[in-house]
Amino acid sequence: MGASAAAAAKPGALIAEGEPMVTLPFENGDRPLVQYPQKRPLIRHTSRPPQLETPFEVFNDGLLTPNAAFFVRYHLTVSPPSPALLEPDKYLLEIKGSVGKPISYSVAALQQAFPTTEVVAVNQCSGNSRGFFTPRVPGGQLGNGAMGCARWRGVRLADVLQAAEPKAEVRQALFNGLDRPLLPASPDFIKALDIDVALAPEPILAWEMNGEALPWLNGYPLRLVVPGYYGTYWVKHVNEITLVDQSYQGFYMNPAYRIPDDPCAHVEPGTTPKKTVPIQRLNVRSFITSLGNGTKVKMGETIRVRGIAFDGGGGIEEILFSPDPRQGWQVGRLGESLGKFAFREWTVDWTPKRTGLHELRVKATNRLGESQPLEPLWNPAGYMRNVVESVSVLAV
Ligand SMILES: Nc1nc2c(c(=O)[nH]1)N[C@H]1C(S)=C(S)[C@@H](COP(=O)(O)O)O[C@H]1N2
Ligand SMILES: [Mo]
Repeated sequence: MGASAAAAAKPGALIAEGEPMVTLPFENGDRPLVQYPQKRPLIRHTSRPPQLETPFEVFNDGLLTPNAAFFVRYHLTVSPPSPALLEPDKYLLEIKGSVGKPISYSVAALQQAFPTTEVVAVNQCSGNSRGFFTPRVPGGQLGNGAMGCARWRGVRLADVLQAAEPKAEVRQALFNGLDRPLLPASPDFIKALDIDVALAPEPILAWEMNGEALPWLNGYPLRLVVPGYYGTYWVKHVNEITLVDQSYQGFYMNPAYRIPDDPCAHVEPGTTPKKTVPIQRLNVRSFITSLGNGTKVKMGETIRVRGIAFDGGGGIEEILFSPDPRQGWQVGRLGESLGKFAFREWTVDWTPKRTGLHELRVKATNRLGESQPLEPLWNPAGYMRNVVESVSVLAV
């Protein structure tokens, strides 16, 4: 039997030659499933640079997303940086700018110099779920898998910045990684955090993810982790931190990664916001993970429905589940907490009372009283989608 005949015989291989495909549930949703180094097959949106999405079923397997299944997002053509640049004897993190004591560290030197700390936190792309927006918006047409939750281990960013003795006039910390634009005229991927955010206890410079070295595609050997903030700030392969006395206006802070200056980050579909601000914290989201669209369930038989919820660090307080728009909401049970920045499991027992289609919905509220809208809140970049999600199942 030839190799292609063997592939054709394998269940799950959708096409014998070439790449298997998946279909995300929106127009033009066909994508190949592709295997990259250290990864299981992931949904590929672009190859140069790599943009890979986690198949949604993974989120039902546990609260920590395995490194091999974790999504990947890059902006610059020459990324990820070549492994040769990332070798322990080559790699240095430099802290410079408005500091009394410019200083560089290898990863080993960071580990020696500062106490180690860890946090379980969700990394979610600002454009996660963008493909579901109508009217459609430009940018990667992502399903719901541009997010993941991991245990990150490293040193506090604040400790490292303090060691460089920031000057009184410092307003922001800028972060740059080893990936570079192909043409000098293209903007580099540089992100800025206000200095009070950078000096807060939460952000860490992490070398470990779920007990292992960071995968190459997720920032080896060191990345910034900003619990509660969108993934855009979690700079990978970070090798330069520059403290500045201004508000940085580089491309990836302005005009990119900005939201309408409005509490809901929302404008009328098709319109342009008058004023924008940099995107910041994750809003509240929740998903059903144990059932997919079209799953068959038995009328009269109780099943346990489960899923995940998360927010930007307020902490999830309540889960409501509805089996039918006419039946209202019932309160779900929250599972173990891995900390206020982590995925939180929820479950609910549900007995279908009639045959036919049921539109199951889930809605979370955090401790700050923030919840999820019943209608999607549109903005021109397709960021921060957090509409109440639904799954249609068939009771027979
Ligand atoms: N060096 C570097 N870091 C980066 C980016 C990038 O393009 N280059 N993209 C950011 C964006 S927008 C996201 S959503 C996260 C994704 O993290 P991941 O690829 O580990 O999932 O990385 C961030 N860090
Ligand atoms: Mo992102």
